[in-house]
Amino acid sequence: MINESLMDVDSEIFELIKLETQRQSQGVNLIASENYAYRAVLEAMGTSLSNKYAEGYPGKRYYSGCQYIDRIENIAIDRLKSLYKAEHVNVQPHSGAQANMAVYFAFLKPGDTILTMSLNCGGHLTHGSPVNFSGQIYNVIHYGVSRVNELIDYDEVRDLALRYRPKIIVAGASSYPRVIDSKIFGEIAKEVGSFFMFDMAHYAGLIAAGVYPSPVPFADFVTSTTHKTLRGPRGGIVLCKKEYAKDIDKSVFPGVQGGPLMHVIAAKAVAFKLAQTEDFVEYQKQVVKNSKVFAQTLQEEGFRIVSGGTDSHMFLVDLRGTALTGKEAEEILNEVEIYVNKNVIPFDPQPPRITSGIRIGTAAITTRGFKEEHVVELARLVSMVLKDVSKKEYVSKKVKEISSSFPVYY
Ligand code: DSN
Repeated sequence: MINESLMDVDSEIFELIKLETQRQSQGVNLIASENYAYRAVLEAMGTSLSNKYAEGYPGKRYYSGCQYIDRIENIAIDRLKSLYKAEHVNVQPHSGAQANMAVYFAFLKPGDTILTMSLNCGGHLTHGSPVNFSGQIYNVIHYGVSRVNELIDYDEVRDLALRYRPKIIVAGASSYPRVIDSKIFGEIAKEVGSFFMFDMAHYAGLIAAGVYPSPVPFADFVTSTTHKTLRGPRGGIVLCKKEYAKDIDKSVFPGVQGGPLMHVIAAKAVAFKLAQTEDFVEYQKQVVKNSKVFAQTLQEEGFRIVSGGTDSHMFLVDLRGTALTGKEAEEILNEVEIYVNKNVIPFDPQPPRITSGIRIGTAAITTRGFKEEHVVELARLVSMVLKDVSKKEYVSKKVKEISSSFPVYY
C-alpha cells in the first residue's frame, strides 16, 4: 500500500481534488485572501518532510534525524529575514491565527487590555472578536474608521490608547483596503508604553515587493499568513525585534504548538525565495493596478466603493444602494463562477452572515495573468449580472471564455 498512488488507493478523494482543481481554473477567483500557490510550493508540500517530527528549533530538537530538517528551517529563516529586513523570525506557526496567538501568549496575561480594529471596520477574528479566544481571554478595546471618510482615525486610536493604556496595540486588517500608517501606530504605542503588533497577512506580498509600506521598522511584532498575496503554502510566520526573539520562540513552541509542519516550512522557504525576484515585484505592482482599475470600473458602473477606492490588492463594494445584500451578491456571482465573499462594511446595518458588502481582491487573477483590459471586462460582467440576474447565462459563458485564456496549473 505504501507505494500506491492516490488515484489507486482512494479514487473518491482523487476525483474530488481533480474537480476542485478544475473549479479553480474554470471560474474567476476574486476572494481577496486566496491565491494560486506556485507549483514549486505545492510540490514541496507533498513530500516526505510531512513524516518528520521536529519539535524544537534547528540544532535544538527533541528528536533525532533532523539534520536536513534543520537546514531547511534555517534556509526558510534566513530568506524570511532578508525578505523583510527583520531582526528575528519564527517560521513555525501553522496559521495566521496561531501566529497572533503566539504573540498574545508571550506578552499578555488573561484580562490584559489590547487595542485593535473592530471586525466590521476591517479587523480580524483574532483581533479580539467575542467569538474568538482573543475576545474571551483579553479585555478588548476597538478603534474603527471615521464615518466621514472610512479611513482609520489616528486621533481616535491615540485617544483610546491614552485612556485604556493597552498592553498591545494591534494594526493590520482583513478588509481595510487602504495604507495603514505603521509609523503613527508605532509612535502612539511608544507614547503610551504599549507593544505594537502589525498583522500583515493580507498585505505581506505587497510589502515584500515594496508596493505597500513595511511595518517592520516600527512594530515590535509583525505576524502574517504565507498564502495570500505572498503566494506560499497555507501557514503563518512571526517577525520581531531581536530582544523579543526568545519569548516569541518559546511561545510558538512549546507555548501554543507542538511539532512544526516541516513540509510546509520547506514550501514557505520556496515562496520566500521566489518573493525576492523581479518577477514577484512586477506581479505585485500589477495586483495593485488591477485592484484600482477594478474599483474604478465598478464606480463608473454606479457602485459605491468603501473609502472611495483602494491602495492594495482589495476593496469593498457597498451594496446598500442596490436591491442586493452581500450574501445575495455572493450567491449570484457564485452561480456564474465568479468567487467573492460577502463582507461587512463599516457601520454595516446587516449582520455578518448577510452583510451589505462584498470584498473583491485581485491577487489570484493577477497570478493567472489578468491585466487592466481583462479586469475592465470582468468588472463590467460583475456589474451586469448584479444589476440584472437575467444576464446570468451570458455572463457565465463570458467568464468561462475569459478563464480559459488564463490557465492556472498546466
Ligand atoms: N479568512 C481570511 C480572510 O478572508 O481575510 C482571514 O483569516
